[in-house]
Amino acid sequence: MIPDPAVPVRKRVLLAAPRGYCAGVDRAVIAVEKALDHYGAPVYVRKEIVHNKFVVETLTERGAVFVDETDEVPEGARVVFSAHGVSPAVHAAAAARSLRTIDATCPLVTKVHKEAVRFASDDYDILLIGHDGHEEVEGTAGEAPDHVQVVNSPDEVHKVTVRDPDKVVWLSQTTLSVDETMETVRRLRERFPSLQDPPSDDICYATQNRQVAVKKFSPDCDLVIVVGSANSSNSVRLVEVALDAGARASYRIDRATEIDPAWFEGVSTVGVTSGASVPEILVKDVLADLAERGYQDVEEVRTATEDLMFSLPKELRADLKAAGQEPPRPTRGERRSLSVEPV
Ligand code: 10G
Ligand code: SF4
Repeated sequence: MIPDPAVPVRKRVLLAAPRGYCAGVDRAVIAVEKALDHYGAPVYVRKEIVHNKFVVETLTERGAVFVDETDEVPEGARVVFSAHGVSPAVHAAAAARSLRTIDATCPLVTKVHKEAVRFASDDYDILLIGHDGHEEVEGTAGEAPDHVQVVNSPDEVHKVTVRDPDKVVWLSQTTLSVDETMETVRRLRERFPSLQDPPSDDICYATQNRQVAVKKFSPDCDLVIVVGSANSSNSVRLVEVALDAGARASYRIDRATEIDPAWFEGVSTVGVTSGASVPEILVKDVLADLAERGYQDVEEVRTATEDLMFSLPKELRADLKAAGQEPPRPTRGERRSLSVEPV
C-alpha cells in the first residue's frame, strides 16, 4: 500500500537481543587488553583479533600491532592468535621464531579443530562447509589438509568427490547462515546418503541466536540495520537473514556515520542488530542517530538469553597468576572490554 503523506508514520525501533559480542570475542578482546596492561606495548596480534574495524583501531591506539603472518613479528616477541583460530603450521612457524604465543582461539572453534583431527585419524573425507580464504576455515582445514575439502555453498556440492561415500562427514565454520548450511547438507546427503553429522552443532550458539532474533523481527521491519564490518562473516549473514525473513531492506554499516538518510523514505519500523564482533557502544550510536530522525521508541525483541563465559587463554592466566594478579572474568551480561567512546 502506498503511504498517505498526510498521515504521519509511526516511527519505532525493534532492537534484537541477543546481539553484539559473543563469549569468544569478549575473551579475545580482553586478552589483548590484559596483555597490553601486563606486558606493555607493543603486543603483536596475528590477523584481526576479531573482524571489527573499530575494535582493531582502538586496540592499535593502545599499542597492539596487527600483522598478517608470524614472520612479521620480531624473534622472541609476544604474539596473540586471533579468535578465529590457527592451523598447526602457524603454531610451528611461531615456535620456529621462538615467539611467545597467547592463543585467543575461541574454545568453540577449537572444538571443530578437534573434530577434524578425530575424523581425519579415522580416515574420513571431511567436507568443511565454509568460506574459502576465511581465517577460521584455513585454521580448521590446516588440521587435516589431506582429508578436508572446503564446500563454499550449496551450488558447489556437485563438484565434491570423495574416496569412499560411506566414510564422509561434514563439519562447518562457526559463523555461517544456518539455513544455507542446512541446504548444503541436504544436497550433500542426496549425493552421499551415509554422510555423517558433526557430533554437535558447529555453527555456534551466538551465530544461531543472532539469526533467530533477526528472523523474529524482520517480517515487521521496513528496514534492518546491521552493525558490523564488511569482513565479518556473521554480520554479513545477518543482512541476508533479514532479507530472507521479510525485511523490505537491510544494510550493514560499520558505524552510525554511514547511515544514509535516503533509507528512511516511508519507513515506519527499523530493526537494529549487530554482529558477534561488535562493541555495544557502536549500537548505542546508531540508536542515538535514529532518535534524532524521530525513531525514539525502542522495543527490545529478545529470543534468547546468553550467559556463557570463557576464561582467558591459559598462557595469559598463568602469567597473571604468577604476578599475583587475579585473572579477570567478565561479569554476566556485562561486556567490560572496549567500553571507550568511539573516536
Ligand atoms: O564472523 P566472522 O567469522 O568473520 O568473525 P567476527 O570476528 O566478525 O565475529 C566473531 C567470530 C569469530 C571470532 C569466528 S569464530
Ligand atoms: Fe566463539 Fe561463536 Fe563467538 Fe566464534 S562466533 S568467537 S565460535 S562464540
